[in-house]
Amino acid sequence: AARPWYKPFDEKTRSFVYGLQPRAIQGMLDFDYSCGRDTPSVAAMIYPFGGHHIQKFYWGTKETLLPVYTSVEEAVKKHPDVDVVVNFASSRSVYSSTLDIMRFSNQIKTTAIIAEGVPERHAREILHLAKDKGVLIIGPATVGGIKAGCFKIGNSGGMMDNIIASKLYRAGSVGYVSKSGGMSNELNNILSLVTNGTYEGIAIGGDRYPGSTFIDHLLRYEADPDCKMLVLLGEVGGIEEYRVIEAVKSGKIRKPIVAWAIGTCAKMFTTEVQFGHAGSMANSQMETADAKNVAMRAAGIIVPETFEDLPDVLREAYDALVSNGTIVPKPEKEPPVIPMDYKWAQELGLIRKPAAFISTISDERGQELLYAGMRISEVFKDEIGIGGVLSLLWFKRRLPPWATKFIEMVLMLTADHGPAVSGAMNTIVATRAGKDLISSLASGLLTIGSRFGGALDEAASMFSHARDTGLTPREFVDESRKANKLISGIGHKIKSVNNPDLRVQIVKEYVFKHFPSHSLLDYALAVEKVTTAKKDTLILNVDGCIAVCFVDLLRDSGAFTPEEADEYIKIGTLNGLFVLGRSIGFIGHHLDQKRLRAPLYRHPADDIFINMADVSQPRVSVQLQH
Ligand code: Q5B
Repeated sequence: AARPWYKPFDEKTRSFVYGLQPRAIQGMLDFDYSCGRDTPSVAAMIYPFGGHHIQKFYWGTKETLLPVYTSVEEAVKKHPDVDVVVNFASSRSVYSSTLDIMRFSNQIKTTAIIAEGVPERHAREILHLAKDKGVLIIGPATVGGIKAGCFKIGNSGGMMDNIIASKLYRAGSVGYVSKSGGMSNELNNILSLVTNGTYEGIAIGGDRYPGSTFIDHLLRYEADPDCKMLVLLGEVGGIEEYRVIEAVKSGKIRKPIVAWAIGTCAKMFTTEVQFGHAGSMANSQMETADAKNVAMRAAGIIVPETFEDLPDVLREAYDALVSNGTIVPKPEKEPPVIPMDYKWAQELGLIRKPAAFISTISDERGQELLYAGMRISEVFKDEIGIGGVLSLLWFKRRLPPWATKFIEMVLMLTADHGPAVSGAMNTIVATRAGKDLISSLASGLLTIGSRFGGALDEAASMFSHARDTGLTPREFVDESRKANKLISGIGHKIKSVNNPDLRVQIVKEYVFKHFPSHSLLDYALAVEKVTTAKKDTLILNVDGCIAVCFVDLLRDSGAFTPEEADEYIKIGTLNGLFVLGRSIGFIGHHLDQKRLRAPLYRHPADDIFINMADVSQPRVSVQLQH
């Protein structure tokens, strides 16, 4: 059944929230739950961007889903029980969205406009259209309002602890109207202490042209038999308080009304004072707070001497209503306990939980991104280069320039080795099959392993183990052969003693010149002498050379303990160098093929020896028995 005109909200009110405001909605739902409502007061959200979807909220200890519609029309059609919209649209879009909402004035009877900075021309147009259509507008520039025990507009009433402390989860007897949301919270608090609490409170907003004014709401409270006492918290500026005075004088308002106009301190300033709200400035003597307080008192409204006396006069007025039987205080009911949000409880230091992840290399939570504790601005100021960044993120320390230069050199000379190597081939074939950059790159990277490009870690461990256990280079080669094991880091498909790999030359030259020691490189070169004597392709290859040099760096740079050096070898750091460097080349091959519009590749069948006979398994012929 439709609610009477003076009751825009009750415990069954359902609303749409226009805009994505999950925090405000959660606040509304927590309030509903504390009131003991059966259904959430928010039926859906309306958000024109991002398409239809659903969002999850808490409903007490459980969870509930709310749909997000892209148009008011659809939302209205789907939820005929909704008659309130809380419009969080920004000042730029609030005008058009409110006009859109008012197209459905046969269903949507109340709209709260939260945005600040709505142009006055737009506010006036909304106001007039709403009057024509019989729609109640609360705002703009307001937190909204609250109907205790029934419905909360957006963020009104503050956080749940405030709402519980002010007993807003159940109806009191006092209806108030104010301009400011902050002062509304103050009133909720005062009323809960000196009366049986708030019945309904509306903050009309601080603009010059609010969609509804003090008198609109006070007349509703006057007509509402459940509201027993009225409070008006006015302020300097405007003449709306005089309309209330008229209503009291003419007998339209008969219920006891307590009022105060804020801003009496304005007289202490030598110039005109503009308080926080757009409308809070006196343009004439009658708009001053003092003049309003005097006029209200003269009309029979209960006006305290100062704002500090407000609680006392409220208590007196309330006690009188209890004494004459107008208000019969009800026994208090305990509100249901609303579970505290995890984040909030954590902020208050009430709970702790072990973290699921530990991370020790970077931190983006503060003002500036940190790499291993170094500010990103310092990274550039100190020009530490990509070698320096890698040493921060991989080794959590700054390495000396000769070491970071070496890292950069490794990345540069492993960046590519032509289109014919396994990884580049895979990348090219994947690209030509129409795959995207990441898939093609991944396809290339997946070929990196013990034979191609991924021999660094094992080379490091084999060479260091051989040297550390005192094997001579020949003993090492012989033992490997006996164990039927290829030496990682030795051998190349095309490079040989007679066709040396210049990349290896460059690395060796640099290391001989700049490293404090190169003992493992020396050992590996001695091993190479043995292997190349057997076959000239069994050179110390690029993987092997980088690997042994990096072991020399880890062990002898002074930047790592021996345990750290061993650990970095064990956990796969060195292959990371090839992976990182070669990614540059693989991406290059992908882009190259794209640029060339290379078509799908199909390998010629005559290049594949196809033999269906399975030579390893003798064919078994099964004789059927009759
Ligand atoms: N023999 C690299 O093989 C290759 C031996 C060995 C003792 C060995 C092979 C190997 C270890 C893994 C390794 C990194 C598969 C290579 C790279 C990056 C790249 C690539 C590019 C780039 C080559 C012939 C004879 C046989 C074998 C013996 C072979 N390797 N003995 N230790 N390590 N190396 N990978 O040429 O008596 O005749 O039976 O697995 O370090 O990937 O550019 O292409 O930048 O992209 O096919 O540089 O050496 O030789 O297998 O026919 O062997 O030498 O036992 O002896 P091949 P095979 P035998 S760098």
